[in-house]
Amino acid sequence: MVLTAGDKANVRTVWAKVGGHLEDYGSEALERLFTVYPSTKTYFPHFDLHHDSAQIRAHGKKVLSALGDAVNHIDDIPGALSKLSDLHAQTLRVDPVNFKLLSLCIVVVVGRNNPSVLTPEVHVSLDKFLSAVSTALTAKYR
Ligand code: HNI
Repeated sequence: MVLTAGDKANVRTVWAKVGGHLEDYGSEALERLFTVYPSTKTYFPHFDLHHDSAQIRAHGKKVLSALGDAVNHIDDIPGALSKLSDLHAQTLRVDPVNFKLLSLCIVVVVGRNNPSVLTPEVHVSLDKFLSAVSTALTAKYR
């Protein structure tokens, strides 16, 4: 997945809108994930999954903060996410299909909250970025 210079610029534009809402957007994405794709809840048996739970809010913030790290190191996403890659592959063992599902929810949340930002061109770039992140986080499975 090659991100062009245009893709990188688009992702930075998106992130300028997301950076101030990490907890809100992250928890909304997780709530959508658990509601729309309930099998994803099996990875969080230890979480309170009710609406607006403190655990979902805290976790949503962590996930989007990690995405922010990837934006800040967009030329070396695998390097930026190396520790998280170990965690997801070796400890959490999250099936890779779930990364696609979370990515879809993140796109929805970004677009719902910033309708004018998510032009089709920016949507493509955000999708490519999230694919690159997902690839980095699942690379160590094999
Ligand atoms: Ni993920 C923990 C980032 C996808 C299940 N995950 C984390 C942490 C970060 C993170 C950050 C906290 C690490 C720490 O505490 O050191 N996860 C990300 C990112 C993505 C992602 C950036 C993709 C965009 N994780 C997923 C997916 C699932 C998932 C798709 C499963 C459906 N993650 C987990 C679980 C934990 C976790 C489970 C441990 C949670 C806890 O606190 O016990």
